[in-house]
Amino acid sequence: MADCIFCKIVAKEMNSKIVYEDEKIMAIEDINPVAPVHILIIPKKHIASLDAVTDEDLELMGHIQLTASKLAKKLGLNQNGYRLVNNCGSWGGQTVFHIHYHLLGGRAFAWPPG
Ligand code: DGP
Repeated sequence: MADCIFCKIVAKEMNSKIVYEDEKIMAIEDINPVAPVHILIIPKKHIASLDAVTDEDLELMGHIQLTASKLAKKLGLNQNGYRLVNNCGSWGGQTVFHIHYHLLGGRAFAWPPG
């Protein structure tokens, strides 16, 4: 999608710190980290938000979650726990409208979110 920041990152037209990549997804360091580990897991396919996911994306969505778990283990986040977050829509706090999951770790997180 022409004006999508994450499509540009996926196409490597914009720089990012890539921590994982395969044919379907990319994981990058967040430009504005809110935790010692803050990784964004992004599908290469442009999907605007969780609200736009369809049955066709079932395998992709599972792949994102499984990759988050594998990355968390690789980074040792599973020892104390971590958080995987999707912000959907404006009230959900979404600012980039290309679906992504935040993998957050390295500190304890509060609940409920603000
Ligand atoms: P959200 O609010 O859930 O839509 O999160 C968007 C995240 O994307 C936010 O934590 C900051 C991050 N972000 C925005 N632009 C860029 C960028 O150009 N590069 C990287 N690495 N992260 C970005």
